[in-house]
Amino acid sequence: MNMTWIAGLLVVVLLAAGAAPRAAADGKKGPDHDKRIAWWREARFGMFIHWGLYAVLGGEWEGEDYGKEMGGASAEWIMLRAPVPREKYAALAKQFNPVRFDAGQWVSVAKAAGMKYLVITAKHHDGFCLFDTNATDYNIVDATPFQRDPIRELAEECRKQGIRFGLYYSHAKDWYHRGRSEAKRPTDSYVKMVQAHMREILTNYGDIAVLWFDMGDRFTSINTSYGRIVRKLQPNTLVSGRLRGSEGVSDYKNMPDRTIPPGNVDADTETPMTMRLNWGYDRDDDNWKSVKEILELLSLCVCRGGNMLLNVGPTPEGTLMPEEIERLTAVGKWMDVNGEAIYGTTRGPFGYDFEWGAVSSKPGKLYLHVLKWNAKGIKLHGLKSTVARAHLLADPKRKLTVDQDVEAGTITILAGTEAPDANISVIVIETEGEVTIDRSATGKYHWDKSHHRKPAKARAKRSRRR
Ligand code: JFZ
Repeated sequence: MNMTWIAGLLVVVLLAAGAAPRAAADGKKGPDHDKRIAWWREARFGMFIHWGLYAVLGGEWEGEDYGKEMGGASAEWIMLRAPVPREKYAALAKQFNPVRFDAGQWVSVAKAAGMKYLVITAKHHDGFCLFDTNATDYNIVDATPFQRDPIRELAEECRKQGIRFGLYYSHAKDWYHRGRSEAKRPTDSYVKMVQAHMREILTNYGDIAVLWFDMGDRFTSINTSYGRIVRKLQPNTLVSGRLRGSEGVSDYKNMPDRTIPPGNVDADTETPMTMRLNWGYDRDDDNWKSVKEILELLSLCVCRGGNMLLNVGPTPEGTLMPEEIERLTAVGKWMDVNGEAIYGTTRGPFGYDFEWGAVSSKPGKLYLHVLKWNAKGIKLHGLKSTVARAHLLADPKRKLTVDQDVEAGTITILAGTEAPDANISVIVIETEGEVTIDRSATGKYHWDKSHHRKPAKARAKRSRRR
């Protein structure tokens, strides 16, 4: 056996065992990447906001429902899907007057939910700008009776309340300025507008934590030019994973929408997730995920090494929906108690889930996210270290019995008949020394919650309403 071969084998074995540390997505990151992304790795949880002219329609056009709950695209796609003629869609701006918008309240809801960053649509595929810009009149200040700049108000509130502020920007799709297909090379004037937007966004609103590009076209050098402007104007801004052609520019990967990593990931990865089916406001999408479902998705996402950006789709009046506030408040209550198992953790050291849930970790500590309580014991296998202490985050005084069978390589934790948390209870295990894992151990169990619920009527024909 020659040494190269052994080294190669070692790499394969380490990769297979998931031993590699959380690393940059493609190895092409500059030396500043780790520094730039450190806060994001800590944060783990953020708010996504889809808001724009489509909110006025709430998923419906001329009596027909195009929402995802009807098997259509998501509500913010209505301009393309109905389709709504360009001038008729643009006329919606005159009706967009979200006088009840209160940036302070939105940010405080995000903060109370335990979210550490917020990303809002500066411009979605419909091309309408939710920020003040000199590069097009098709923006909230010039084209609506509202005349305020919500991006400015949110940026200021985020700064005031201490959460990071980011912007989503649809660079490839722009059904108003570019036309309805991305197959054709964008015109110079379109590219100039996007570049002007980049400069405005990065100079007028203070620190931009993330620029969330979406759905790249094949004109990679143009895409890269956008990313370069970001790097130049705000070197610390994170560039999301959907700027096609941006391999050297983007800072992390994005999962497909509403999908948590199906297994452990080592690259920096983020899941965009909805609370119901649609991203943008939809008048009658009642496919709300329960608080428990949301927490399960968050726990599993984090235990596998991902961040989660959880979406709200505010109303045309400028309010968050009561259902959103209710869920986010409950998530926040859970985070107040269990945040230690989320923030600053990395994926669990095992390459598998357990029958009761999954594990996140910190040096010398394992956090057992118990999705399914078992009065007969929570069983862990594959841990070689000795357990020094164990406690429940939701009930630190409760006495736990840890039964470690070194021979069998199993640990059984008896933590009482009742789960201290009706949703997810977290058991913290502290090990003697650092956490060591039996690499030969395997797990059969897999929590199949990688994706959100499918629409109930996914294939139903759009029905004429009323
Ligand atoms: C995009 C948008 O089209 C959608 O409206 C929303 O903003 C969402 C967050 O992003 O949709 C996508 C983009 C990428 C995939 C799926 C939907 N993907 O990679 O599977």
